[in-house]
Amino acid sequence: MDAVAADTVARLKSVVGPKGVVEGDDAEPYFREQRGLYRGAALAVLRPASTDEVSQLVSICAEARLPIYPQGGNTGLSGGAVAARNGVLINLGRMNRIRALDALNFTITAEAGCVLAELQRAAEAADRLFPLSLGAEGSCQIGGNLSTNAGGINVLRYGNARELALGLEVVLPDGRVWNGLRALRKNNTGYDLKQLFIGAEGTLGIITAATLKLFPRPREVETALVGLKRVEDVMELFARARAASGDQLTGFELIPRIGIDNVLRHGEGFREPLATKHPWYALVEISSSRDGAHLRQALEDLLAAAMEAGLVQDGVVAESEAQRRELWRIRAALAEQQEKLGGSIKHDVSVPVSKVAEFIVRASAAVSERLPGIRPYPFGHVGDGNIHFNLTQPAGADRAVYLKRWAEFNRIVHDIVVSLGGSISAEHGIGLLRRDELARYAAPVELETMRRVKAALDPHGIMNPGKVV
Ligand code: FAD
Ligand code: 2HG
Ligand code: ZN
Repeated sequence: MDAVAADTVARLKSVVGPKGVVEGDDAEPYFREQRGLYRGAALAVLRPASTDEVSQLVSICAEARLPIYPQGGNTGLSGGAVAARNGVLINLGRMNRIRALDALNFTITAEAGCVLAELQRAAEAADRLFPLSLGAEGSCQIGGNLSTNAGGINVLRYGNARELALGLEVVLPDGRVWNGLRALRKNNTGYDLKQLFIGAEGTLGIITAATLKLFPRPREVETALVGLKRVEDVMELFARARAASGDQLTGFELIPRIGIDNVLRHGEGFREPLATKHPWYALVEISSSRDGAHLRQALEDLLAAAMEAGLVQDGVVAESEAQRRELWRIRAALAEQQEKLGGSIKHDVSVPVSKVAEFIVRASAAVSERLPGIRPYPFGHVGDGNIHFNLTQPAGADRAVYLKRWAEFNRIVHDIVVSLGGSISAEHGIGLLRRDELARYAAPVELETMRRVKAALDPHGIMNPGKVV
């Protein structure tokens, strides 16, 4: 570190005090990246305790032109929160207060470092629902969720993080604070600035707090796991479920047989979920905030009709909350356990819901033609058209050699996605992992407009440099 940088870092440390500085081995977790694809580093790891401290830190960095790497729970899957040794990592974890909950207005205002599960609990304690839900909810933070525009398992009914945000408080790249914490459903006063920061992955400013929508708490929830022969049948079942239950359909997730086999083999305490094995499974959940909505009958009728039509082969409707949790545990384990099968090349894609089956069939054939024995492991939020089209290495292949072919398989899969009118990142974001892919697939006018927005807000390019654009 040169003398100027050392002086700047000393000033930054004095802003947050000893409680806000992480050093030595304690800094390790902040540099680790979920998938082990990158390794972070930084001149300092700083954990501010207030918006004012964040503002002071950013002002000092702006003056010194020192890069800033914002970080929440560090659960992101695209390398967006990876810091580099030329700058400082600002982690929001200490800013974890719920500032206000207005049950009558169905809103909650929380600081960026509030862990998602804590936010859900605060809503529940007020007999409300905060519906954003994902596998990492025990450690990801609402600031990170908004910065990645996180999706998860309830998007079908409640939308993704963007749709849940009413207002934001943001520290801009020059250190000024924009207080846009409005708790309004209707507000047409010029450009909707908050939208710029949602999904920006920390490249336009640091989100320090948010006002979010709450919903009535569900009183009835019914969940089924069904087995099907073809992925086309899964999507036909989705269409029937949606038409029959309207906006009561809360979740619709795809599970492939390879995922069940993997979870049974490598997970702990799982049992074969249905009497016989099936190539595909759908996890279907409907819910209502009304007691006496007779959802169980509705779900059973839907499945009986689908069985009669030959769409569904077998199924189980959860008899208890414990059984419901068990079904969702299988779904969550799909993601956690996939590395046990060896190297996995990731794709977080979306296509129109009507093209999901075609995508899976075409992309599976294309990658198998390129590498016989490759094991497609497609799962996820197909009710939103979002498929985690991950590709497990052939059994016995060399992991490192296989992973070197990451870009080659991305190209095959993303070309098919784009030909179907889809997106190369449905919910995990661009970060470092997909930056070159974005540059390849985005229209020149789209990229140029993004770069202009970046330059307008962050003219010195200090905010999470090297990410997204
Ligand atoms: P981080 O990983 O710390 O950061 C993510 C990005 O946001 C980075 O670019 C960072 O610079 C920026 N950032 C973080 N906080 C701020 C802030 N306050 N201001 C400005 N920028 C900031 N994602 C889904 O969408 N759906 C899923 O279903 C899902 N399931 C997952 C399951 C598992 C097991 C895991 C490990 C991850 C999963 N994810 C999922 C990915 C991840 O959890 C989400 O992307 C989450 O929103 C990231 O939040 P975070 O607080 O960990 O952010
Ligand atoms: C999920 O839906 C997550 O479980 C993780 O988004 C997906 O591992 C993945 O690719
Ligand atoms: Zn997902």
